[in-house]
Amino acid sequence: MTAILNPRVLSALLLGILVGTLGIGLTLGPALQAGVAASANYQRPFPMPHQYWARSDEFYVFASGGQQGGMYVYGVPSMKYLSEIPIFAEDQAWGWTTEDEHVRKMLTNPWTGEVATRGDTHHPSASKTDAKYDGRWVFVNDKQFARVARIDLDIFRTGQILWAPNTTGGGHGFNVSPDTKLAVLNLEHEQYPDENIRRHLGLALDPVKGPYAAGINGIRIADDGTMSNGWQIWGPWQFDMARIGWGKSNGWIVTTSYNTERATDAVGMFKQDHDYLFFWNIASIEKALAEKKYVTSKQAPDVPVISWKDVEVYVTPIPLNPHGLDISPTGKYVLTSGKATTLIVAVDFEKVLQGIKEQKFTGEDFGVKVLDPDFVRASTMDLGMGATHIEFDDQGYFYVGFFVDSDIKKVPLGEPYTTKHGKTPWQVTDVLPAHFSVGHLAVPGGDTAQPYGKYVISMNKLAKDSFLPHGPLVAENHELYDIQGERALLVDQMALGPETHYSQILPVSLVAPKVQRAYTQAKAEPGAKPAVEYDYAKKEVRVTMTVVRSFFTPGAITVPQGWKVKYHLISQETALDMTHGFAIDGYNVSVSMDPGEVRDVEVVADKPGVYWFYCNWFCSELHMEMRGRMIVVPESEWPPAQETRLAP
Ligand code: CUK
Ligand code: CUA
Ligand code: CA
Repeated sequence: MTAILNPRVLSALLLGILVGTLGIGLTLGPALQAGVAASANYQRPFPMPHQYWARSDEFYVFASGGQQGGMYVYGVPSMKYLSEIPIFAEDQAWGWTTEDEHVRKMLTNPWTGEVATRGDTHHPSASKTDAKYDGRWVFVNDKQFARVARIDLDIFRTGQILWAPNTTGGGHGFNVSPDTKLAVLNLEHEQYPDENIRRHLGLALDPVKGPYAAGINGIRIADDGTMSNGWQIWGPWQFDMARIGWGKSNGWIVTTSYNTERATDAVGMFKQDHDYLFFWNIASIEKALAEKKYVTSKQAPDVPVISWKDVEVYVTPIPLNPHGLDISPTGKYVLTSGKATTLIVAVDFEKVLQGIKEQKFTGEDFGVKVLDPDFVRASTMDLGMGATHIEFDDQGYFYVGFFVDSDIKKVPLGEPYTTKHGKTPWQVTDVLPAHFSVGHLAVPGGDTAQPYGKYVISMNKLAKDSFLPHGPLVAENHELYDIQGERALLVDQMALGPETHYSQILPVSLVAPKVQRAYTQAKAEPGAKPAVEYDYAKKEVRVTMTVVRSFFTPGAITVPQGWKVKYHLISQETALDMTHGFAIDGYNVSVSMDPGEVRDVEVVADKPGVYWFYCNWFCSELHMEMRGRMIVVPESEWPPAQETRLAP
């Protein structure tokens, strides 16, 4: 194995990664200044005509928000921030709070009933048809609770959240198939699973000392976008990144594992000089299901759990803890990068298939055949320090980000792309300086069979002193490079909240025509009338309230103390951009209602007195007058005569 190790694998680098103290130069690269100065394409008219930005942007960026728990949306090339899509974490400004019954349901663990309002979004993956973006949905995972969400692109809102069973969390690598029928979510964090699963795997696991086991979740996606838990495969290792192949790699799932050591601490996870890239045959998974080679757990009796021994799977060694995992546009090359090595490996999928057929194996690990790295690799490149992720353009190049070198390298791919670029493949042709420390990078369509090219966005982990000082917690820096010429130009930078991992960049033409300007929910209840209903058996008041400039109707309700109040709020607005809010003084309630939106809000009226509810979105000259009262009467003083009665 040492033959594939590079002498530049420095123990200092390894230490730097483990301790996280690598120093980074703080000077602004000359290329940055030159890039900005030379960007004649980016001169903007002044004064700006109406709709200038709406008409000039070519792409939408959907950037995961990491510990922000949702996604950011902005336009390219303007780098104008447009929206946040709240998903796994509550966000009152963007209308995602758990007093809304629909939001709370989505955030409730279906097995334990716990509501989880924290999250860590990592890998957005857009819906595709024939391995090309189709603009229907963007899916994204939550690492912390191992959940997956579907974002509906007509309203830029979360339509469904699916929880993965049999795990405490740690669902990291995530990818949607080229036909949007399957998604995979990898368990990065090892588990001590349910006893049925343990027995089925037959591995020696220890709940305290380890080792543990982990797996891959297969999520089925119906034609209307509804996700369901289809299957799990468990094995002795954790799984990190995931891609579902197309073209030359069609029918296969590829994943990486960086802890094939099965260690429980960082030092142990770097003990071997290599880890694995896995190839899973999808047809063999369906065969195992058909032959009923699975067990189920107590928690999820409807989700089949398959052993890695019962499916067709192969591995090939990848140096020192792979991080990036990306597939070239024809599906031919699988590129991976090790975190503590300068090497980037390009595996040729045609060689993988040939190697399987011709049995080019060097051994076995836990019964899994190990494909000869010398046979399946198209290239092993020595490109720089701290490689992160990889993306592809439309000209036959790949771009790879470096955390430690703080740049992106542009490299031509091998056959069949050489006719496109005419370069010697696998050698750096351009270096794009970043400010600072690249995580993921993204090209429009750069993870599909149809990259649009034109731009690279570098999602940097550090901004350092790029922007005005704003305290010890520093914004992220998204950098836009124009890649249409021979040399890339850095043309813009944007400060953005923490912390983008990956992005999907979709053409405006696929998304904008479908975007709704009002919800259809209110229209679905055309006859809805304001009403107040007292339910003495349930100790519940049910209020149907219409909301339109500048009134809440009914404008006052009386409720007995301690009762539950259920507000069914219907915005009857149809005007673009006319959002109202519903906040109650002294109660932990704040929801927004966009035009046509319906909200179901529950409050326990546990404090007596007069509480004003009011609109907290400035909506008209009568905005401040847009308020009403919830009058909470101690139950001992409650005669039914106090009931709110509305004129018929
Ligand atoms: S991981 Cu964050 S930069 Cu979740 Cu794709 Cu590499
Ligand atoms: Cu409605 Cu302010
Ligand atoms: Ca390792």
